[in-house]
Amino acid sequence: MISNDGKDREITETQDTEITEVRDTSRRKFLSTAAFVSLAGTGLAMGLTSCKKEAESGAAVSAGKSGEVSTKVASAVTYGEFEVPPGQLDEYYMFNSGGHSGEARVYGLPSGRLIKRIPIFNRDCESGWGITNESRAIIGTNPDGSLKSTTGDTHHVHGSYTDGTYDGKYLWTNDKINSRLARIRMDYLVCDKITDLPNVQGFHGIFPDKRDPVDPKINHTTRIFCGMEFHTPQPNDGRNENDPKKYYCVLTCVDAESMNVRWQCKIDGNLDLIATSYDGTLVGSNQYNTENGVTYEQMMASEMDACVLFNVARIEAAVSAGKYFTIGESKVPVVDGTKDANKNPKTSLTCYVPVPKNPHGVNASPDEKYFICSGKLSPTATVIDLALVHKWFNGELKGPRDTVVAEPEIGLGPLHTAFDGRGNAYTTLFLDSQIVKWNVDKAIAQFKGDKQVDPVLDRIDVHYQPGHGFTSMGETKELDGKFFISDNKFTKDRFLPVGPRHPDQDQMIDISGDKMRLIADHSVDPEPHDAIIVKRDKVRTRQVNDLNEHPLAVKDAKDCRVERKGKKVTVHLTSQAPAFGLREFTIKQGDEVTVILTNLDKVEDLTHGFAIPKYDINFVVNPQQTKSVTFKADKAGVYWVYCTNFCHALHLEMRSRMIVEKA
Ligand code: CUK
Ligand code: CUA
Ligand code: CA
Repeated sequence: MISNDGKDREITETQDTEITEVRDTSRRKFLSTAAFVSLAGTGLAMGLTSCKKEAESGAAVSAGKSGEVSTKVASAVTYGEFEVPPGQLDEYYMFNSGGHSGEARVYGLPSGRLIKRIPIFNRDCESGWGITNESRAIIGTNPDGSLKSTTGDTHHVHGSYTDGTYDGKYLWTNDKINSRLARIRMDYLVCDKITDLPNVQGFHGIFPDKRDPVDPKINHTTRIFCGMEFHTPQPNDGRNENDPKKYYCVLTCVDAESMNVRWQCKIDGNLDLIATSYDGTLVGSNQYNTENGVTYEQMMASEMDACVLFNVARIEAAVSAGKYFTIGESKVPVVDGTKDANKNPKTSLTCYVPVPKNPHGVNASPDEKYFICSGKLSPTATVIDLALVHKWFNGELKGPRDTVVAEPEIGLGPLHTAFDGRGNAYTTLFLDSQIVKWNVDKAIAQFKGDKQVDPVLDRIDVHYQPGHGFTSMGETKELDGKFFISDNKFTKDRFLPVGPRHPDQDQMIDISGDKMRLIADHSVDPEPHDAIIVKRDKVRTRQVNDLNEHPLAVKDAKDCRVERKGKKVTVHLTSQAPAFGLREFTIKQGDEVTVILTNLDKVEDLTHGFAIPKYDINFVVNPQQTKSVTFKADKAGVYWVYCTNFCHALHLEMRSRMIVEKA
């Protein structure tokens, strides 16, 4: 199964008529609705049949024979060379989205070790995210004090750029469920801001710009672009549910520092994934629903959809000139990027490049020249030349399709493309369960008419059904072409069985040589979608908090006290192993109590916890950190506040007695 010569697959294919049919080249052109639905099925079946085949031939993938698997892997790829021995550190960070867990995650690579979870849109009882006042202010609360939401769906994590590479300042991720953009500050690797996107449903793709398109002196990220996948009536307030003309999507631009929404751009069709050019001038998004369909059959009706390109400088000029409208109660300026309003390329805000049926994924090549848009329902990837896009915007081309310089056939279900910096692209093939390596220049030569050249250089099986694929430093000018990670949607038999809910997988591939080599299976919690692989020296975290960053910090154990103003009570508290600054405190039933807790320990990693039984309160404070929590003391009695985080030989004794006097 790990061989990359395609032999296993050939055998499998001839044993399964359905799959043979799928592989028939005559069917690899374009897929109809019916073909896609059945293909999705056989795609899964392909994974299963190839496993069965392996098991029968004694290569052993099922539980109980894992020893044989590792033997095979070891002999084939010398697995050990990528191991990180005890005491040594990984070479890369991998910042992963967490899908419908609503969080983000940090892994070390090549080890695949999970080293941190970053709660964002979820409530997390380990850290107290969603419980402390500080985190609740970031998530947002309703007038009644309840959290605005406790669910999210993060798909994409991207970092801030300076000079075309990561600067280690911020990460951003999307919430597809509730249309929110979150920022993570990288010094502490915690979420520090969340912005609601108005007029948006199905907030999917994000990408930061890599420099300013207007001011050439600004060489770092200033904007985040956000794609809207689901079109809705605008405004979406109970009007016009059945008027298709009132349904549309907008691209949203958010300011990287203030996190305020700068502007939106109304478009035809929908948006999905987002790519930005290295010079900051262009934003691209694949559009699979140019039909404005409301059922999947309707969304698959046209043979061609589009990749829409936005001229950022022109949009900003239109906003500055006041050429915008607003939607409903939102005050965000919206410019019109529809085809009807942009008939003259020389003034157009948008360029709709036709690409085959229902594309998925758009990625910027590191040579700064191309956007590559994957076919999904077409076995092709479309290479769009950004210099030609600018020519189109200058009125120098006949039509937007003239910006396409290659469209190689690469395999079934292409979704996302990554790069190695040596002119090669690596595209995930969802239906084929493969990664295909192809050469961009060769694809361009083939497109120009050179029939001899085959752009496809290599294929490797992954297990199974890959979504995103990405390479080490792959979305920067500093990409090193070492590792490719395939984020696989199905794992079936690859891990010990744990019941019906399976883990997902980040499967690691060595791409440094001519042939791809599968080097590790890393299980991941559902659902990873996408990640970036960042060289470790780009990330400079602070390992202890700054005592002064919280205005309410209790800076000395002697300052611990209970303050009362009517029914409002504030408990000023410190923690220092192995004791809280107050061994007991008394409040009255009915009080509104705020506990402000500062951890006075200065030693790295000396975190304390704070939990109150029956009051549903639990959070941690890191060294020199302050957090607060507010609750109603509605239950009289004695409650042992205790430290939840093992901190000292007397950790179990680290308690404070909260006495709630009966009203
Ligand atoms: S999407 Cu998940 S595989 Cu949300 Cu980036 Cu393509
Ligand atoms: Cu403090 Cu355990
Ligand atoms: Ca479509």
